Amino acid sequence: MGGPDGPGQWWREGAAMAGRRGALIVLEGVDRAGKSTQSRKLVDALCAEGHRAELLRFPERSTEIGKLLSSYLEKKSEVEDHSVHLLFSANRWEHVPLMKEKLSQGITLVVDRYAFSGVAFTSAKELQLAEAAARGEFGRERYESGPFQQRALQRFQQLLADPSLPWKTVNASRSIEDVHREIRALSEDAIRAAAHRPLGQLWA
Ligand code: NYM
Ligand code: MG
Repeated sequence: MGGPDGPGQWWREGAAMAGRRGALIVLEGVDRAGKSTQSRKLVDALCAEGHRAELLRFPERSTEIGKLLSSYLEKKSEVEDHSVHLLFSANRWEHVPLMKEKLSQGITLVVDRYAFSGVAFTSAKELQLAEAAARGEFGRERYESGPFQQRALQRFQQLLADPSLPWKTVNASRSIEDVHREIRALSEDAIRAAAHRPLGQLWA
């Protein structure tokens, strides 16, 4: 999980107007770690406690860019590697105005994948050419093979090793309820910490 902690300028104005802003809570990890389940449960729990919280996910497949990504992931189209990386990025940027607006209104956003997935999955891909293992995974989405997920996990671990980043690691190989309890406690801390801090940048 992470939050916009940096000293950047671009989300500051709205926060000053609304006073108490929402937190940006991002769940990152490999496919099938349980992020979507946990994101939904977290939003439900936060709303039940009286927080204003909403769920977002990336890729957000409903936009024009999102449809291109969905078709690519479902192996219905081919997109050059650099281009598809930029499409994933564009898909996040096209939501930034809405996200800034909601955060500055005091709404906490729980986000199922964000920019770290962009880094981890693209950089895992650079190592992929040596292996043709994905063939056995026909019918599943692109990237959803064991070896590819291993490389993505390695990339996430390398990114998390940077102590200046506000991520918390959650062991996802426990029961849904145990994982939920931990994520919920971490999120409550994050919401408290974010409330009076100006909006910064996720990644300077
Ligand atoms: N993915 C996701 C990327 O490759 N780059 C990105 O920037 C993002 C946000 O999309 N295997 C990959 C990781 C997933 C795939 O995501 C679909 P999901 O959460 O399964 O819909
Ligand atoms: Mg998936």
